[in-house]
Amino acid sequence: MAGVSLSRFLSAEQQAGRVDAQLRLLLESVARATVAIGAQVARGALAGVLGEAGSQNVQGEAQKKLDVIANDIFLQTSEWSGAVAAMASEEMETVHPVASACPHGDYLLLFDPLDGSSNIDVNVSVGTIFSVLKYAGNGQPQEADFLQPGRAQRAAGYAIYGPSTMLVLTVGHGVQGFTLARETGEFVLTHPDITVPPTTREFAINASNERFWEAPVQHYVRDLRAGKTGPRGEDFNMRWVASMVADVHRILSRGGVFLYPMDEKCRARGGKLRLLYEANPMSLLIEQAGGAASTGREPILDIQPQRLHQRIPVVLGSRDEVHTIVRYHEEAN
Ligand code: P6P
Repeated sequence: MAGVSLSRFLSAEQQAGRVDAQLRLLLESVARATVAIGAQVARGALAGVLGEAGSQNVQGEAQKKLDVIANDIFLQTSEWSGAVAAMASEEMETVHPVASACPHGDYLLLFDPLDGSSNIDVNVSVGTIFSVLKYAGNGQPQEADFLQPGRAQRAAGYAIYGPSTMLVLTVGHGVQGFTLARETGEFVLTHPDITVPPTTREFAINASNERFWEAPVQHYVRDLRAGKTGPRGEDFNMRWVASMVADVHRILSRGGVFLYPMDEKCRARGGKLRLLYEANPMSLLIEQAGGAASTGREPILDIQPQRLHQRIPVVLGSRDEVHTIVRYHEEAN
């Protein structure tokens, strides 16, 4: 199937009964939104859209102009897809029902329209993360309709705006990677059936937080840093882009483990990363690629969300390494 367009891939998935017509429409509209967002990101300073928007999001974080632009692009593109009943975003405090003038569909779309936006002004790769849930209710979706465990996701994925723009997605049958052919605006299947190597010698964590981590994570990272002469008997490499999309894409591409663990700075908020539109979609991708995703104590995809913008500790990537980290937590107990 390598070399086929996203449209043809989704048509084949529909013929195989793995997506229905509405989900196909929705994923096509998400792809169009990422092309438009990527075009804005690629223009950088020339678009006059770098820097702060002068507003704060629901997280209390200063919004970048591109955060707001990307959010609007997602809303406008997906609202008319005919597949969506409501949307939720890192940039919006409450659920966004599809306008009455728009055709309503059976799905709920959640997204972080521009993840890693603090990297925008220094020209480092950023991305868009999305998650799709089924809406089983009638009438206007409420926040409670979005509070589904990650395992219930019907589709999930991300776009990464790097040297090339890629769309990586799953509809529950493996992980497929598409590269944007800028000359045609089409996404082309370049990385079919992505799998994460089960073992790794590379970890990603913001090491400046070490003194705030819980003991099992301090112990785990200390052992990695001890290298060949330490308990692991191997040397490890560290990477930290500070764009989850970029770090996860590297892990899907060559293996590794990503940690944004609980720390004393973010404990009161439940963690750093958001469950519904960061941890859950990335965890589904990683599991579908043969990896594992945990809070350090339980699988992320099994968690019953309590709030729309709930945060959570995240450990995901190469299966054996994630299991090792879980063991450090179990032994600490
Ligand atoms: P820190 C970006 O703001 C983000 O939400 C993730 O994309 C990224 O992994 C993390 O935060 C970076 O956090 O504390 O290293 O800036």
